[in-house]
Amino acid sequence: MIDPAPLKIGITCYPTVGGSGILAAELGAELVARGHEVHFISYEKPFRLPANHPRVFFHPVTVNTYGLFKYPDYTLPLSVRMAEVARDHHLDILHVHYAVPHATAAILAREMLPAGHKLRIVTTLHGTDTTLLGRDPGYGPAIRHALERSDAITAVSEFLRRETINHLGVQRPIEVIHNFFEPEAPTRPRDEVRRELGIGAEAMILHISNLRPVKRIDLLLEAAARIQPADAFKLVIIAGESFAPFDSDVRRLGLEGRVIVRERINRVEDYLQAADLALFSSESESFCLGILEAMCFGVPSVSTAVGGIPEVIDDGVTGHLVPFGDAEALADASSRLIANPELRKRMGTAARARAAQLFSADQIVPRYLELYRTVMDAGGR
Ligand code: GMT
Repeated sequence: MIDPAPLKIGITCYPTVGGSGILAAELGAELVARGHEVHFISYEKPFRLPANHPRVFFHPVTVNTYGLFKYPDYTLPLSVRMAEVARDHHLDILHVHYAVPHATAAILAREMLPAGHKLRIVTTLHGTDTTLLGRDPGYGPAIRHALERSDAITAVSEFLRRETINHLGVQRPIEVIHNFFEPEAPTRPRDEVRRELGIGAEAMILHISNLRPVKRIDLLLEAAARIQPADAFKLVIIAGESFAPFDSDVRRLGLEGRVIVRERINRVEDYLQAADLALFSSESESFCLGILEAMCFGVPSVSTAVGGIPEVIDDGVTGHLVPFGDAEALADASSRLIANPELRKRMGTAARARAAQLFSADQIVPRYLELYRTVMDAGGR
């Protein structure tokens, strides 16, 4: 398992609750476990950063405010820190997650390095860096520039690879490396977690996300209000951000007592193991890590068929896909799964097998390592 030729790898990501930061932190942990040295460079310690490991380092980026600046600038201090860390720790690879502004800062950092230090830059696109910011005329050209000058580009789904080519006209190859998830063991028994949530014989429907507008929580609640029979389920929302903005929707839809919210949970595994099915109503999603997290615990999902989600859910086998915006279809598919524990079990087993076969660390981490070695062998830019 330990790599005989360890690499020194810098990782930059958004440290907050969000799929790209979670993936980057998990990748760092897996690289360290394989004998590599990992340096995280960001404004805060990433959420889920491996703790107290001799080969994991965190280098904070300090942003000062100056009277002349109307808007604080993060890109330049980040690039300076990246260059310092690369130089002082002799980094081989700088792997940036989410292009804006990380890829641009990395390109600038490489320019600051002494001649002869070949730092290879790998940029992983996660979603809205292409689908939202890529379409913004204030960002698109800078993203395209940073991608063209990265040593390698990856995207977390085939959907995102196509979107990046279509919207940004990137000419370089983009390798699809799907996300992975390696769950930790739950800290509490399933029954205890269900008791804490007030769930008895009902089915537990789980939704896990950062509640951003693309997650369409309005649609999720509309669907929950149509699920039949109404007393056969509870919807547990594991929220990365405050749920307060949606409280009035819960009241308006008569869902009080049926929607249970837990905010900013560190050990999601406790709740994942307790679920019977998962529900997602996103309008755009390059992958949807929440679906994979549920799959790892044998939980089938009902979801809108958007973006890269059809690459994650095998429709009719590991879950159900319905057209975006159709609250009735989300509710119908959920109602059918609630009424049929046998079907849930069969789909859950298939979901767990698919997660292990396609989206485990053992499948995915070697792909990144192979890419690092390829760009190093290619000599860098
Ligand atoms: O791109 C974003 O909106 C942010 C990003 C995040 O940090 O949460 O989410 C994206 O990356 C995740 C990890 O690769 C994917 O699972 C999400 O589907 C993706 N979000 C979108 O495409 C909206």
